[in-house]
Amino acid sequence: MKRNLKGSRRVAEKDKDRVSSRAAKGAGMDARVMRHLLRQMLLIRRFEEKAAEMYALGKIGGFLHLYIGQEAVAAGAMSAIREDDYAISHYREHGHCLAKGTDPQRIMAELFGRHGGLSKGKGGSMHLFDRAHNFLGGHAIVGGHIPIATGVGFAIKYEGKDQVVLCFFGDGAVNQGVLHESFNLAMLWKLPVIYICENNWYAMGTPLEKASAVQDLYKKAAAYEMPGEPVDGMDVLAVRECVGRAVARARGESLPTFIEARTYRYRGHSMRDPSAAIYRTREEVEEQKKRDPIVRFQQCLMEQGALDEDEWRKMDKEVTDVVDEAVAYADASPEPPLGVLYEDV
Ligand SMILES: Cc1ncc(C[n+]2csc(CCOP(=O)(O)OP(=O)(O)O)c2C)c(N)n1
Ligand SMILES: [Mg+2]
Repeated sequence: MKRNLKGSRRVAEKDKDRVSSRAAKGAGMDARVMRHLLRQMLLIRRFEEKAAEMYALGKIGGFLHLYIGQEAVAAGAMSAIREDDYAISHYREHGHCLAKGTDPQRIMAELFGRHGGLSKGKGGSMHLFDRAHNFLGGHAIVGGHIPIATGVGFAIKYEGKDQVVLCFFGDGAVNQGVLHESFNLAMLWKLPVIYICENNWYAMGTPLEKASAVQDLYKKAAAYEMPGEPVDGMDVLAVRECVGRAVARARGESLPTFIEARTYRYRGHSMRDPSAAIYRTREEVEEQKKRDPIVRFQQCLMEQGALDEDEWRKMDKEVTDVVDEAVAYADASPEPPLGVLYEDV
């Protein structure tokens, strides 16, 4: 059944003003940070567009879940943590891995299933893992990594360290039992874990309103007396600020937070679901694209004088070159040799 997003989820004209005023504030603070955030989002977007192209050419096999539309969440959240903090994600994780600082070449090679990939070509799109950058995967079971994040939070506290964990998952994971078990323990033991639900309103083809008795997902934190906040996940500065508050709480008070980042995916659930029109209307998708996190932020930075046309073109060219080099690296990387088939398992 086709449907439309209602009420607060619709495009609000005032959204742009909100981004604009944040950008103004931000630009006054540090234009370099603003340009960094824009570049991160653009890198994720161009990387994903190229991955879709490579999938169509048959260079990438298996599953491929694109993050296009949701870039502000990964870019904003990662900008609020330190390099030695941890991040863990579900299977729509290319953006998180890129934003955590992983080399795009190693990620593309993994998507290609090549030996030079992050998981030596044996994991593929859903199993990116980068120990050097404290990126703990890439997990295919919906909600399966939420207790792992909670355990990492426990380990940090047990060892007396001051790192935090960012745990990303979708709206489809919120009613999984493990999320509730994790929330209970994280609050009981006061663990430095920031749970970030990227609410893109659909779990495959199932709309949130058909799957969840509670529509304001952040409110679920209240059952555990855990701090919970909604945030506009199409506004990179809003995400950065919201995650920043949670990080301060985690490091300073050793408390978890549940953030509901309201966002939207433009593409199908995976490359095998190109027919978005089955469970949502094309009009809905087009309407949501008007809130595009990259376009709006870029325009706002230009209005604020933090970016000019030349810099924007240069940034896009640089990022496109990085992605092209990633493809060249992946293409040149060999298939995993047969002898390593049973290694690392
Ligand atoms: C436990 C479990 N049940 C079902 C699936 C099949 N499945 C894969 S993705 C998905 C939808 C999850 O949607 P959501 O959590 O909203 O994340 P999104 O894809 O929107 O990013 C489902 C049901 C699975 N991988 N794991
Ligand atoms: Mg979803």
